[in-house]
Amino acid sequence: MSGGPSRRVSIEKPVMTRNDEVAAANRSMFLDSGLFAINVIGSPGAGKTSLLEALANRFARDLAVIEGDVRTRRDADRVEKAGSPAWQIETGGACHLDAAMVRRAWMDFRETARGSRYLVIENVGNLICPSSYDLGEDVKAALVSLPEGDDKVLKYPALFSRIDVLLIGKMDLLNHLDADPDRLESECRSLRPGVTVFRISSKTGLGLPEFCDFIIRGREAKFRA
Ligand SMILES: Nc1nc2c(ncn2[C@@H]2O[C@H](COP(=O)(O)OP(=O)(O)OP(=O)(O)O)[C@@H](O)[C@H]2O)c(=O)[nH]1
Ligand SMILES: [Mg+2]
Repeated sequence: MSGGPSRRVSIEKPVMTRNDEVAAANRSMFLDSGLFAINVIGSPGAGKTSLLEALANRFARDLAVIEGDVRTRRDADRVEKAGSPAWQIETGGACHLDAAMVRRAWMDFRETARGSRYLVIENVGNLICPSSYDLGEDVKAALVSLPEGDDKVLKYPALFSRIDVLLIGKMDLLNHLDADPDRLESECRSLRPGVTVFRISSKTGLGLPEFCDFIIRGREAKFRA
């Protein structure tokens, strides 16, 4: 141990600058591949993979999915079983995906996913770390489900102030809980006035046609000449 003077070195900015550069490269790669990309962020168990299974039922091979988890390829297996090609990233411990992980995954996956029009990336389950990493997506979406409680938006402002879409999930449980979806929506609008909100249930299908239309229209707008 040296007894000399110490100096605090900030590495956060260079790391983020590097991530932003790779994210920009991903964005042009997705553009060249004809993909409309969505990054889905939510707590463990919020219902992200269940939503992707529903999207896989609807879009089949038009949809490609990249799954992010610390371990196992359980979620990729579920999505494949539901009808869409899926690629699993196992982070081995990291609590978020970064742009380089997604880039490497797409390089390996793109042949299998050839012809897909939509790419959905399920981020590692939590509301903190994934919020600051741009992956090159067109849409950043947060899924918060009613059983988590209706107070989460203002507790995790870094995420909810950056999203384009708020998905309020497990709406089928509304009558069994005291969570208020209006509170989630209004608190999110206070941080992010232009946010698009969908109230969904992957069990009953509530709100899923509307969310699918949003995805289809988003891609049309992106590739309109
Ligand atoms: N009632 C109800 N349960 C749901 C709904 N969506 C998901 N679930 C249940 O919630 C649990 C977690 O769902 P997942 O889709 O695995 O959640 P996840 O967000 O992908 O979880 P991680 O990948 O582990 O972060 C499962 O038991 C699902 O059946 C829904 O709309 N309504
Ligand atoms: Mg999942």
